[in-house]
Amino acid sequence: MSGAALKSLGAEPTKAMAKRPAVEQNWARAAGRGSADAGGVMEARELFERQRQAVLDGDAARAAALAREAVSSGADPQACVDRGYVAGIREVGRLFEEGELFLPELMQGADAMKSAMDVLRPELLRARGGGAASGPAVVIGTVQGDIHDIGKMLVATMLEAHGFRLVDLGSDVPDARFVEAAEREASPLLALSALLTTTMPGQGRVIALLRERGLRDRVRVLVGGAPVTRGYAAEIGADGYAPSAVEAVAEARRLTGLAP
Ligand code: B12
Repeated sequence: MSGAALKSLGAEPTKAMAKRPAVEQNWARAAGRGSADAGGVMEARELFERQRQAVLDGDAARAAALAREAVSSGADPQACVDRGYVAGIREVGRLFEEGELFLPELMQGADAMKSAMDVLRPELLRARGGGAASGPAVVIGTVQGDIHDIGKMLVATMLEAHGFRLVDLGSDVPDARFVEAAEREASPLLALSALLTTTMPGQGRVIALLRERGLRDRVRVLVGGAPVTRGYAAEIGADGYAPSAVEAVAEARRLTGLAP
């Protein structure tokens, strides 16, 4: 990542940060658990900042190492994802949009994010009771033409952690594959992710195809992804929308008739 871009962010590690050991013991208490003292809150902020910075630097090894260290010190994995890594990848996206960063750096940021997620995903599942799949099957994927899968993976992880059985079709999924998988798995819920304004219409096409194949009455459709809004979801006739992985769980429960 270019020095100029980092300087423009004021994102170079401070001298204070550089002197401190990589992991502080009280991260466990501080990182998202709410009962930390002022020092603990500072340490948690520093942890998240280092995680954010690792993604911004496109440093996959450091992002994973920080995730491992956070886990071994008992930090809240969800807080690390939201306040550390996701904050970092969103910043990368903003700098890309402003022309400060280019595609290779976008890819490095995504790699760093993914290497941290490889470490944190099992922890996210464990934190919510291990993800024993006793609930309904959810077919999830990113629509055709779109290879963004980080947000989809977070949504899948949260749903799995809350007992849904996940059938993850990956990214760049042709419309018909969603419909066929919903039928094959007898799934009551399709979860469709789209990150590009040009691929959002794929969500509407899948809904139309469900209708065409006579499955619309028994398969609900939940949509999401950064450019998708509640208004857009209503416009294409989706049954539900959620702006985040956490809110996706409540929406999936509602759509499959589970208690809130
Ligand atoms: C990482 C990234 C990439 C990576 C993707 C790696 C991967 N394996 O996912 C790479 C480098 C491959 C990439 C490529 C491209 N990208 Co890109 N990318 C991003 C970036 C920076 C972050 C996306 C991300 O992971 N966010 C973090 C996750 C956690 O957030 P999220 O996806 O929004 O998901 C959350 C919610 O939206 C929701 N959610 C997501 N899915 C779902 C699904 C359901 C059912 C529900 C309920 C909720 C839900 O929950 C999630 C968790 O809370 C965004 C910028 C941004 N701010 O979004 C640009 C961005 C999406 N990319 C963009 C572009 C232009 C591209 C390229 C076209 C670039 C190019 N010139 O080639 C290509 C497209 C390739 C393709 N065909 O898909 C633009 C899109 C602009 C537009 N108007 O459409 C963005 C917005 C950057 C920008 N600001 O310009 N990209």
